[in-house]
Amino acid sequence: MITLYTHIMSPCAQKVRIVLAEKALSWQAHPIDLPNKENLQDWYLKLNPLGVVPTLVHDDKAIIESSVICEYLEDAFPQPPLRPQSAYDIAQIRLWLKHIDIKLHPSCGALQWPLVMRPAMLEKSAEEQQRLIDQVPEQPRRERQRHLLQQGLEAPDVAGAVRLYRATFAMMEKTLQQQPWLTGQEFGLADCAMAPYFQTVYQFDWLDMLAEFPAVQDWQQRLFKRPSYQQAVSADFSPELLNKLQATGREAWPIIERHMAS
Ligand SMILES: N[C@@H](CCC(=O)N[C@@H](CS)C(=O)NCC(=O)O)C(=O)O
Repeated sequence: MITLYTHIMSPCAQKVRIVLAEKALSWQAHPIDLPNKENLQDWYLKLNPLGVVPTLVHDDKAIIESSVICEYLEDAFPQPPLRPQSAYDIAQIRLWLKHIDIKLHPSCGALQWPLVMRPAMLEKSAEEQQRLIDQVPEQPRRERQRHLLQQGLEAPDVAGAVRLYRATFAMMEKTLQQQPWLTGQEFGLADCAMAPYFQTVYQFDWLDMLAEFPAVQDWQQRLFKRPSYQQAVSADFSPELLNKLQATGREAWPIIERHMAS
């Protein structure tokens, strides 16, 4: 009944997988080969015209956009609830989702793309690289990928992304000094949506970025112990994959640290 078009390292797909796990729903995974741009093939663009994962298909209907998918799952499968009742609290969740969609997610792309997607792109001919990037439907994403392909971690997008991550940690710290989860006493949709951006930091062994944010560190440790997180995210990272990513991340850390100071 539920199929998720996904990629193990996609934060947007990870957040949906956490919601599916919190609600103990059964679903089928259809992995999409992002490094080889399967997401731009015609059959996939028919499901998701933006050419991105995730796409959820439920009862033969496709739903796109990860935050929309998470709220759809909450509406279609309300138990256990991940959204509080009061209009004010729901507005707080939506503010976090908006921040994540508009600001944090593109920043995560700027950090992850040069280390994960760029190596596969560099193996292709210059013409093929150009052709694939020209095909990316959304203009800001297309231009970002172009810079990241050319300049890797030295692209200005990366310094901006590091600043945005730190600004997000500061916002979270203020909130989490007052309450255990982002929108109150209970784990909710905002926590599900934020969680994958901490997998990115962890998988590259960059948790030192959290040094000045004790309440955020505590949130991250409680989050990583949740069965939903372990099932939806951690389980996809074999010790071999994690070692490889952490080695790549450690090699990149001096550049990230320099961007943190800039
Ligand atoms: N706004 C979209 C963003 C989805 C997105 O950026 N997906 C990435 C992986 S996390 C992707 O499919 N990238 C493929 C590409 O850029 O070629 C959502 O929330 O679902």
